Amino acid sequence: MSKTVFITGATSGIGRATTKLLFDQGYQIVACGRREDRLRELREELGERIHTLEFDVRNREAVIAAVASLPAPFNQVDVLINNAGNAHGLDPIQSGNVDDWDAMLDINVKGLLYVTKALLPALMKSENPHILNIGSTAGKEVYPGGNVYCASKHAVDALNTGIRMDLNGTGIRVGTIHPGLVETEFSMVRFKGDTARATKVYQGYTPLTPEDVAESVWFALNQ
Ligand code: NDP
Ligand code: 8X3
Repeated sequence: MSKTVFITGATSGIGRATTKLLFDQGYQIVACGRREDRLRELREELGERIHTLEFDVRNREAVIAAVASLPAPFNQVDVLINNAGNAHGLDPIQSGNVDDWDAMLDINVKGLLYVTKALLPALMKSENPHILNIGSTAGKEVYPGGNVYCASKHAVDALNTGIRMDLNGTGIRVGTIHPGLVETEFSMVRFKGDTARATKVYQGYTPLTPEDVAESVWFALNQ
């Protein structure tokens, strides 16, 4: 039987590219996100080996209910990819928007915790379980205006280490990919749909592609 991967943030960017690559490699996929139209597109494109779940990772009850709703064989999850996340704003702390801070900490940090906790019982039953977190170079460094986003990604890095220590001996492998700049919908979300500002982020750079990160995920899963 093929392995099942549960991936958050599958409706866009790194998550969508990873979903497609792992599907092509034979995995069964549980693809998650809030945008049902994007999830439907994935179902139509990929077919029977995919199951989709629409929920907001900030909503603890919704996370638990979504995981509990999984039908066999999708409920036997072998790989969890904690990818859902975004930056909201790039303001210095003195003019920062508190709603943006809440969004980044609730999604990038608490959402990762909720999803991980909900899936641990299934992962414990897997023969070759793996948790892979999508961190960032922003979880290793800090840049002007990056304050809370960078703090959230530093938290992902710390949680990765802590979770790995705690699960040592259970057989669950735990790791993080820390990408640099990747051209996705990330900057459109960060700048709240300001296309000119979002496009400018990638000028003068050759950013990574979502497919580059998907390849790194594939590499990590196979070590
Ligand atoms: P995108 O904006 O393209 O994708 C973000 C994904 O996260 C979407 O699928 C979105 O789905 C999902 N998501 C966001 N908020 C929620 C929520 N509240 N509940 C459920 N799902 C949510 O960005 P990327 O692909 O670039 O980002 C993916 C990950 O990669 C993030 O963790 C980001 O921090 C990290 N990263 C990105 C880099 C970059 O330069 N782009 C570099 C390093 C790391 P939906 O809106 O449908 O809910
Ligand atoms: C996303 C990369 O540099 O925009 O984590 O923070 S960056």
